[in-house]
Amino acid sequence: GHRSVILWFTGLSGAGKSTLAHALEEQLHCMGMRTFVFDGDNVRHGLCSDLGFSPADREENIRRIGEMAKLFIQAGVIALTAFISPFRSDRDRVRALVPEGDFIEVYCRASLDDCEARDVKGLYAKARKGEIKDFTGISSPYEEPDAPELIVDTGSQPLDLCVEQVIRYLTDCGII
Ligand code: GGZ
Repeated sequence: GHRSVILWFTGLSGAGKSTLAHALEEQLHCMGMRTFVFDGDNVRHGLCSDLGFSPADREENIRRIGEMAKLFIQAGVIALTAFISPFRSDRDRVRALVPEGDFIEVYCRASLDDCEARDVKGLYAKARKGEIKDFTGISSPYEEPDAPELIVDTGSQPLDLCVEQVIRYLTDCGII
């Protein structure tokens, strides 16, 4: 068996949050656990399709995702969420929604330089040209976590090591 928790991945666009969440999910499945990954692909196009990237819209985006994740852990599922969630206050509000210890904040740490150099989707280039406004790291802030449960150097560490690091944490805490 396992405890149901929210694994909350936070970090810049292109830091590798979604990639890490999906790789972890695969590993957790192999270990017989029930999981669900929330990311921009399945949330921003549906549940939150009315929201943009202003601070108020991001706050509402994170609030809805937090409430959803809470329902999933009540259903016995490990919820993995991969959103920039740039504001400390928004993340802390989700933390306060669930029982102590059930919110595991995972800071996917990658420098802006690294994310911008890769620029997989070309969004940083557009943001620099002013074609996308309120872009995190360029024209909108990212507030680093003060005391995340985990810091994973997704910018410099290979994916399999990042996965291992999270699995080890969950094992050490007796969650899995
Ligand atoms: C940041 C933006 C923006 C702006 C579109 N700022 O790399 P991606 O493409 O796939 O991930 C980014 C995603 C961020 O959505 P989130 O729901 O994670 O943001 S938040 O938690 O702040 O609500 C990026 C794309 O959407 N994108 N415009 N202005 N990212």
